[in-house]
Amino acid sequence: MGVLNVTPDSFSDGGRWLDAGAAIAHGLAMVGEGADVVDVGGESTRPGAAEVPLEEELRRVLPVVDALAGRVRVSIDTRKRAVAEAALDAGATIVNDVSADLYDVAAVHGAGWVAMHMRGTPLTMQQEATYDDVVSEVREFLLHRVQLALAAGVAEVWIDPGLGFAKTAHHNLALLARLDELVATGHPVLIGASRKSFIGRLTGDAPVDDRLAGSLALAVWAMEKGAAMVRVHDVQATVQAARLVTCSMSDVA
Ligand code: HH2
Repeated sequence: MGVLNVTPDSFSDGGRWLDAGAAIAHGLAMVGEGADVVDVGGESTRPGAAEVPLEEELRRVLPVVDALAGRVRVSIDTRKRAVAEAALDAGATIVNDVSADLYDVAAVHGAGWVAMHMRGTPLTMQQEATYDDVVSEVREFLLHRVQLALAAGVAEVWIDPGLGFAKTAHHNLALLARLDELVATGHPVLIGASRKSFIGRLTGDAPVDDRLAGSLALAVWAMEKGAAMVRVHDVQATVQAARLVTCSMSDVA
């Protein structure tokens, strides 16, 4: 899953794809690099980010979703029901739902749905990063949301622990170390670690543009542990890493 943030302020690619033409070109480039899904977002969810007005979010994402939908599977990364609905009408087929609350929209549209774990809002979430056992609590939360989604008729569901969303670096590492407990639920797992700040924290404060190696290491780790999809900014490098993780001797015979 390639990340396409049509925002001025996303933590890693903010401002780069704000123009619809540039965003569409970047989306197509990621398709050329091997992305199976392009995840279009019009609102940053980095810690401390404020909410974007509905009209502005729609203005950012709809032309991009519309242009990419015939070329690749598009997911819409939003917390807003109206944005999810409009994007599905424009051709998106997955709701990437950081609120884990929009499963009924996915059900009505026959779309896939990503349930991501978060607490509070991006503005407040880091104050809510306290858990007795982060892995069990995230797992229980996601299983409950998936139950609701399946009962509502959603046919395609992913679960995502939401690295960095109301999580400290310790919580992120625990979730990655015990990823098999999420995989064991039997629901496909999506992991978004790409370029996140905990990679910087663990590598001597590497700046956001200098976290590719750490991002690849975590993508490989997640794939090895059984993640079904990884959400990444650097598609070409990740696809190359994924090929090496998944290839067998017969591929070189
Ligand atoms: N992370 C971000 C946004 N959406 N969706 C899922 N399912 N999983 C994630 O880990 C995830 C996500 C944050 O990253 P990014 O989109 O690069 O930044 P920003 O929120 O600043 O736009």
